[in-house]
Amino acid sequence: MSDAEATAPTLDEMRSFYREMLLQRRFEEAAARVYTQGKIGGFCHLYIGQEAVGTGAIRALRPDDYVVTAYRDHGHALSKGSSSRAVMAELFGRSTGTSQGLGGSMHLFDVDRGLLGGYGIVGGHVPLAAGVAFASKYRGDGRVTLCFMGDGAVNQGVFFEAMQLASLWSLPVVFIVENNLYAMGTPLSMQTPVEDISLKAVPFGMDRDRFEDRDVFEVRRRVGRAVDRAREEGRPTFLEVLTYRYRGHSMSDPARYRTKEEVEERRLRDPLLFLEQRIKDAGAGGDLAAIEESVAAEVEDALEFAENSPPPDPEVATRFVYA
Ligand SMILES: Cc1ncc(C[n+]2csc(CCOP(=O)(O)OP(=O)(O)O)c2C)c(N)n1
Ligand SMILES: [Mg+2]
Repeated sequence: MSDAEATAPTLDEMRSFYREMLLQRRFEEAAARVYTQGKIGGFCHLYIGQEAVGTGAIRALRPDDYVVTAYRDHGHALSKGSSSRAVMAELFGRSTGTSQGLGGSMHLFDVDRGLLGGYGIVGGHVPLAAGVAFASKYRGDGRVTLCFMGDGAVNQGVFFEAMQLASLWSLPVVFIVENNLYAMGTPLSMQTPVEDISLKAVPFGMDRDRFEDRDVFEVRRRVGRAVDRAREEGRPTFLEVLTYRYRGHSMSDPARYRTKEEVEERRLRDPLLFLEQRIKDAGAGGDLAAIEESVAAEVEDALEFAENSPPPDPEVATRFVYA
């Protein structure tokens, strides 16, 4: 796709991207609601506010490309094509979930759609993504791996090792940091002395880019360049996307480390509202209610499906344990 096509979306694309982002938002609002009712157990990290990053980035991929991500993974799975039923069922720990109910919120996994996890160890999945890209290069399958991580992950040792090998071996991988300014309650300024995270690509001789998530089509365009570079030239790229999460780190975090004003100010710059306005400006504001309705029905259906699904058979509990 040319740069121009990527930046000038058709009305159909605007509606489709909007629906995808809205689905992620409403899906997680529902998940948060039922979490407080005790229907979802374990950790649950919401992506609310960051939807334009995953949506724009994954839309720059081919369907057979790979995504590897961390624990804030619900939106990535939905964008990669996992059904809202299977993702919700996984959150509920049911056998119909993406990981047969054995993984939960942090471990969504959908091989058929190229989603290779969902990982809970900060930075731990970055070398896994390099490994997946190595496999693609070795097999010559022409696939690109997109690896999402948080701003906290770039301070882990394994991150640097993975960057080094990806560059040295010219792996078809795109590393994408979703810089939401906090790692749990630790602000960026207390994590790293250099505010521009994309500079971490420089010592590895890796291409880099840095931009905001406000326009989901701009995200697609900039990630698209990196994906093309990976596929056509076998060169990795390191991307930093500036974003924000409106909710706490996880469901158990009241987020007292930042002010209400800060969050309110960021909400005014919500990429979802930005796209909504763009659709209105294009004269299609009348379509928004129908999209909202169809998303609400899909989320309701996912909840019902999850609630009515059986838990995993106790016999499978040890099936994927090596020792
Ligand atoms: C190796 C390791 N250390 C600590 C933790 C605990 N922990 C979980 S999430 C997190 C913060 C990570 O923040 P960031 O990478 O910015 O991602 P975000 O939550 O903002 O998406 C920490 C420290 C962990 N899971 N793994
Ligand atoms: Mg963060």
